Amino acid sequence: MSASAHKPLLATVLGQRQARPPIWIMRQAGRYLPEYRAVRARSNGFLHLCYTPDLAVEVSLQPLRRFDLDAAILFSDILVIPDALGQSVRFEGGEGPILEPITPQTLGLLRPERVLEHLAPVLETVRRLRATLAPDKTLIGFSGSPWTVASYMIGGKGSPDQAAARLFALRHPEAFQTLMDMLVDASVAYLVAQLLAGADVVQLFESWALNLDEVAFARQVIEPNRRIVEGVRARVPKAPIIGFPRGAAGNIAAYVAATGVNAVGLDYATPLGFAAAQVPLAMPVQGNLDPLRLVAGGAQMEARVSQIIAAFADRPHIFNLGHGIVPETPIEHVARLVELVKRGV
Ligand code: 1CP
Repeated sequence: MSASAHKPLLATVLGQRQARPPIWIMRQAGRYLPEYRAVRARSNGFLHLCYTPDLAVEVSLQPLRRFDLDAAILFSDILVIPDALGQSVRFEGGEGPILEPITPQTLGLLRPERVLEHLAPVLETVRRLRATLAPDKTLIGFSGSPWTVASYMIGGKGSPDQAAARLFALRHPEAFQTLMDMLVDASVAYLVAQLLAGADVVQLFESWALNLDEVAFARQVIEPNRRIVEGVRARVPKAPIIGFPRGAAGNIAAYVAATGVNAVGLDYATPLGFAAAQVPLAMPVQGNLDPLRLVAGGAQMEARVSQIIAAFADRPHIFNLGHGIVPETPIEHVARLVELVKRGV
């Protein structure tokens, strides 16, 4: 971590409200950019892109060349962990990921001891980004949270309700716990390595925190995220961590109270007043424009941006979308959004 220059986004994660909210955009390096699609077309598959530092650095920096964003996020994916564990993970042209589903019988074939060695190229990308980025830009590293990663490992692909993984947790509680423990340990090691390689902040993507009852939420979301925060801070004291429990809804207060994250990402379905009431005033929030408002653009987007900024005017706030940017987003709309937030409308 470099403490030398003022980084407005890092300062906000650490609890210092800025005169206007800093901004980054979830999935900001990706398919809505023609220059990303060009690099992707030249690469030998998506994972090859993630594991080739020259290319991964290039696509991490592409959005900052176009827009005055306050952070770069490491270009990688949450599914590099299952790949590093030795599970078969494939990304096929424009489709979501396909994994060979884990069963209680195949769990023992995973190889946690090889994770960091396998991910060495990603850590090299972090080092190169650190050396290249302007001093006022925050470098964000990340990992998927265990439940979200487990839901892909068990289901074999993205799923609207994670039924396969929820059933696995209920039918095979011991195997499930073994998998979660493995993912907690791998995530701690990977995030510590990213921080030591130069990431200023790390984000835990819990993209599938929805569809869980409160008992499952406590076991599958809160407890593993809490253990990751604790494990990372045992090695990197005060490591700045953003948690993004997408779909946490009524569980958000318990999540922020128990996990120890510095800042919480809000999905776009979270009402602004509810978030303001549930999240302690000193805690930074991140979010939460609906990505489709950015696709449509115009007056509706501008009005909502103003509402979001006004709702969090009394606390540290990082502007972001409430989930990842989608490929059909017009680039001019992104430019307009960044300009509006920079003006602090
Ligand atoms: O062929 C391609 O170019 C693949 C498209 C793509 C990209 C650009 C994938 C496949 N992953 C990524 C990059 C990525 N993924 C980043 C890079 C940095 C950035 O943000 O700019 C990050 C942070 C992720 C994180 C990620 N991957 C999440 C969590 C965030 C979220 O959106 O919820 C998830 C769920 C994934 C899995 C994944 N990887 C790729 C896709 C299309 C998906 C989603 C699959 C699904 O629908 O379930």
